[in-house]
Amino acid sequence: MMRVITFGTFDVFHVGHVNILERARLHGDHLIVGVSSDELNMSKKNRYPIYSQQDRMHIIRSLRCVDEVFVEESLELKAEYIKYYNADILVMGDDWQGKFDHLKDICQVIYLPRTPSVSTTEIIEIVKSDHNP
Ligand code: C2G
Repeated sequence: MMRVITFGTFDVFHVGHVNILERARLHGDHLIVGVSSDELNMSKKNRYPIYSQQDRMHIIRSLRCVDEVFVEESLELKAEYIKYYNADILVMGDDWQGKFDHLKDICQVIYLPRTPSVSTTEIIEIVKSDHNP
């Protein structure tokens, strides 16, 4: 039984998010997702996500490829979360390439390629401009 863990905000949920979660799940039998808290986003990006933490967790929990969801309160606690959830593999998008290599002594670390041409930021920009002149 291989337990996979991944992290993200998953704001304005889109196909890039589904792709990484489905591919992460294929690396094991149980997928655990740490959803970044609203406060973590505020401290990191200086704005709150469009969707609330509660709604983002609800969406992620509803997916067939996801087995377990929790709130990620701090970016610095990855090692603690990995140990607490007994994860064997950490999966992250390759925008984080190399950033979590120090965790290789406690679990396997895999970076998967991002889905091209889709991002929450871009969706927000499109909705603001074309669709809402
Ligand atoms: N993603 C992807 N393809 C896209 C967009 C996103 O594969 N076109 C992936 C990201 O690489 C990430 C996951 O979807 O692995 C979630 O993306 P974000 O919500 O942007 O998460 P992020 O803010 O990078 O996570 O501990 C990490 C933090 O939680 C931050």
